[in-house]
Amino acid sequence: MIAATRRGAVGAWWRSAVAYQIYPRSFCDSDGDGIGDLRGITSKLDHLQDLGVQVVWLSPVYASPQDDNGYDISDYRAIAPEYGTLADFDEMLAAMHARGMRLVMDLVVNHSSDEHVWFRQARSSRDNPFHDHYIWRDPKPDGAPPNNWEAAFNGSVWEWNEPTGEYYLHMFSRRQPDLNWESPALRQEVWALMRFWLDRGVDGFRMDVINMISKPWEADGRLPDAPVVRPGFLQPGFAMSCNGPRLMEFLREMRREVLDHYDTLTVGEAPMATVRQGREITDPRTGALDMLFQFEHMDLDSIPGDPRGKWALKPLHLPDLKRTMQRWQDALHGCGWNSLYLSNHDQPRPVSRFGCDEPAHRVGSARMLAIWLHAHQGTPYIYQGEEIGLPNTPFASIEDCRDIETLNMHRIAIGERGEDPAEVMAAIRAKGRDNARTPMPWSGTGPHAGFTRGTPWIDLHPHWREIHVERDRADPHGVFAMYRRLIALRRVHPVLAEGRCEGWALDHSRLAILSRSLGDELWLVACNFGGDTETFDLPEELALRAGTGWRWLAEPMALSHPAGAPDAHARLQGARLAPWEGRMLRLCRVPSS
Ligand code: TEU
Repeated sequence: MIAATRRGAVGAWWRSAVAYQIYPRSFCDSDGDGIGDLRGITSKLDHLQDLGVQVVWLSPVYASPQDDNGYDISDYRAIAPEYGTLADFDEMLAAMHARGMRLVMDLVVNHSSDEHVWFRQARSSRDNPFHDHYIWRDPKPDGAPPNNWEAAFNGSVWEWNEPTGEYYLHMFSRRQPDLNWESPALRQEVWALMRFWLDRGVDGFRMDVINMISKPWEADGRLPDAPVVRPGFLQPGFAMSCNGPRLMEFLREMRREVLDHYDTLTVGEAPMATVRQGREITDPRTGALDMLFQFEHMDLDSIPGDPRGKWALKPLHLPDLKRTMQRWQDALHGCGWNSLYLSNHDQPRPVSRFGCDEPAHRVGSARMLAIWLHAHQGTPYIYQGEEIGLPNTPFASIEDCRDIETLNMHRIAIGERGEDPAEVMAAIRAKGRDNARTPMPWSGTGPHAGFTRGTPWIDLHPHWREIHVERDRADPHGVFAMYRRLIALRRVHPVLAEGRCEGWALDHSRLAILSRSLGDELWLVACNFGGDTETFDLPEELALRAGTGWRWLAEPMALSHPAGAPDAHARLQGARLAPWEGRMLRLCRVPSS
């Protein structure tokens, strides 16, 4: 039994760790079928060891018809044949542990696949023992679905099931029926499959849309309609199903039944989560999970309330991003814990979204973004390809895309809502999930940049001959080198794990200034998110913290643009930052005379 009070307390291993997310389909293919696999991952573990990461988060590799690339699981204890076997898995896990790395698996239990035996049984008869593992409702008197919710991948959240004469709920695709967490028997099934992987040596879980497992049932057993924001159409039901009334009860039961018996890292994916929920869920004394993936910083470049959702693009306003990050830093400091991320397999590439992917600035701005993100308090997650500054893909047409969310949106936006195809494709190039899913370009030579000897399931980024791992790793001032430096600094300097993070000049529309303090340690980070040179000064309040008769001397610890005069890098007054430049400085107190 792992004492709850120790969990998450200062000193917990993951508070100074850095994680790396692998999207297995696109990482490395060992057998030439054009799809990445477990042996491919094992063959690339030296790359991760050199980077210095301590944790690998592996997106789903379980048996699945791949309707949503594995987030639709048909057997929670089996490996999908295209990814390999349980023996390949054990070999990969052993190789990770041998390198001092821990493995976090994806736990997808808000829904299963419609091919899972539970669902195949459940849909056959209302008396089937598995029927209650899922969510069924009778139609309205006119035969219509029980409510007006739209699923995340479009269409109603309700699908008709002829054999039992009722609808079943699916918040994502109709092939991802939601599991009924109100059922104690279903919860016991989940605890058992979690123990299966933890007993196999797995070190934790990333929990898919875990804050959607408790639905907002009304007294009469109905799910309420969503407010009408677009008359005549289905209404966004996503938010309605997040943070339901029994969520904490279910998560605490999971903690009690499973997690408290293992030394794990747990991170819950929690769309629509607020800082209050972040604190409640991650508080080491009363919470249940170690950290969350919240999305408030991921929704700042789409028009709030627009029925097109994330596809309704708007320029990012830097103060919004800084304020959002600082709100989570302030809210969880000392009573919870943040994850830190700018991308994952659902988000566009950060250098294109938050930086500048023009050839002149791609590497520099990717290094700046790494400095900025890793300067915050929390556990950083690096998504595959981020460590070489891989940019978004200029998808020419929908034929280039594979993602169910994108394909459905394209069909409905143009086919039903009559939107301009060029605008829709522009939104897909900016926000489509396939941007994150193009294969990893390991080298500049063929076939297919060393990803596969076969035909990739989705095309590589068109610039793979210029942008690839081999070339970036050979550059001492490349993106890989920056992440390696930041991971090494976090391992050595407790201020980066435990220090208070404060934001300065939050209204500035191009500069981001942060400080980290722990005891006598004070670090300053200054980043330019714009294409023009900017000047910054050490904030007055920080200057005063040196004390009377003392002043701060800056020691550069990480520089996105290392060229130029060293003393210029150490300036604290009237310091000039080149376009997209970032600096991490350690401040040392010296007598002011
Ligand atoms: O994503 C949930 C989620 O929040 C995403 O739907 C996200 O909002 C959207 O993709 C942004 O475009 C999780 C998994 O990460 C995702 O890959 C799955 O498709 C989804 O759950 C269903 O399992």
